[in-house]
Amino acid sequence: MTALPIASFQARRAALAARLPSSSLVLVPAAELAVRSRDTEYPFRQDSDFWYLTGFAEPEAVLVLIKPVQGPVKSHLFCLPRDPAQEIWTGYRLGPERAVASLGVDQAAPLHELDAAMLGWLSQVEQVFLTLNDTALTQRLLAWRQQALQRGRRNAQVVAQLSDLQPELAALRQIKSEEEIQLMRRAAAISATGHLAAMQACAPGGYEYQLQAELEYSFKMQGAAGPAYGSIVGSGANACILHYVENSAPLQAGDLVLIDAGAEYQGYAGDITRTFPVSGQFSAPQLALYRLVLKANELAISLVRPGADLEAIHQRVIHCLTEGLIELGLLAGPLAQAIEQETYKAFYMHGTSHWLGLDVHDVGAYRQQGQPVPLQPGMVLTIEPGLYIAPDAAEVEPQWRGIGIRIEDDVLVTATGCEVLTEAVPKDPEAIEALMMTRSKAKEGCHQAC
Ligand SMILES: [Mn+2]
Repeated sequence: MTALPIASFQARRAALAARLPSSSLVLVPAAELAVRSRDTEYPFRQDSDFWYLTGFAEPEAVLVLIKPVQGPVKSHLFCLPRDPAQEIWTGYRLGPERAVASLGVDQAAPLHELDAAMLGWLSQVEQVFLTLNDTALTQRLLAWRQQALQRGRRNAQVVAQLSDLQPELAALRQIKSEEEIQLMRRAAAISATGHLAAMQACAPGGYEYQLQAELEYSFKMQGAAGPAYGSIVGSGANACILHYVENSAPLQAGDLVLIDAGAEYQGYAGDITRTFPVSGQFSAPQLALYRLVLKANELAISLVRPGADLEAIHQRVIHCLTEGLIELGLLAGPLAQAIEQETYKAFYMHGTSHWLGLDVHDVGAYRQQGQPVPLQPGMVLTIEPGLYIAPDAAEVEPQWRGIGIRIEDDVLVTATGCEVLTEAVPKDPEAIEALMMTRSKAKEGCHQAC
């Protein structure tokens, strides 16, 4: 269940309706259970839009908002009816009888009544807003519309038009309310504690999956639902694979390990990357590249404020990294030419930022009317520069090969600048080495005792 009061969800529904024309209907279904293996399913995770508008955690439910030409907006929830015999197997259901009081919707009905209700509404409203990317839902709506037409209640010209809900809902979700910010601070804090646990558990002889276990144990112990996305624990050259999730290799002395992982708390994602030495001490080439990535991370964070934009920040990061790569002899100069010809992309091939919220790659436009979207207070984004020198990068000296580094923080745009939500986990190399000094002794002691 949600930690927020029902008034928060009522306010979100009202804010959405206020953006839409009158004589419109909004249709938002819950997520569906996904089969994992024969008759067992993956743990259920609610659809972010549905969760944002209802705080209701069950599958097999649909929210309908109706904004008439005159009169108040009405919210209708369709959900599974109570069924004690079935609930023994599949779990507790809220049921329509209790949904009005629990969720603050105007009306609730069993899910099987949705078809008939939609047929009626489709002949009363001019526009239906839904996620057009959801092809199954769109097909279902077209079928309802066809049926409504055949019933002859209205002619073809005036049956409801379909419009995409996503831009409207994304614009709302992109600006976090104070209570959402509180939840995101918590998601970030839980994520940071997990990273600290993994750093302190790291030692040569362990395995990547053991660090994953430390992280995810810590997330759960702190009340998170679990990881917000597949945890990435890549040691050595595995750090150069951006979406490495095998996490199966042994941790070797002398290697770095890159961990990109975050907890999901009340639906909100944390998203942190830290890179640190398996044996607790950076080698000289590792440290040189690490300091460069850290410089880019700190530069980018210093630029986050209202009115700035992610494209300009990304360009400054590219400038910083490319300049450093030339100084280290990994790229040929001059700087302007390396940037122009994008030779840095051999080592820095991804973006610097994405929006963060209920989805780890959250909704929200990056450009509008051909321009990058200016940052506003309440937006939350990541800053995650990196450098990845492939193990077979023949054009660089051998000392650099197989080093992958990313340093990622979660950043809230405030009225005057920004707040780094993930500061609790160190990124300064001296602080990392100091933390790992205390760990080595504890770990050795444990090994002897075991
Ligand atoms: Mn990220």
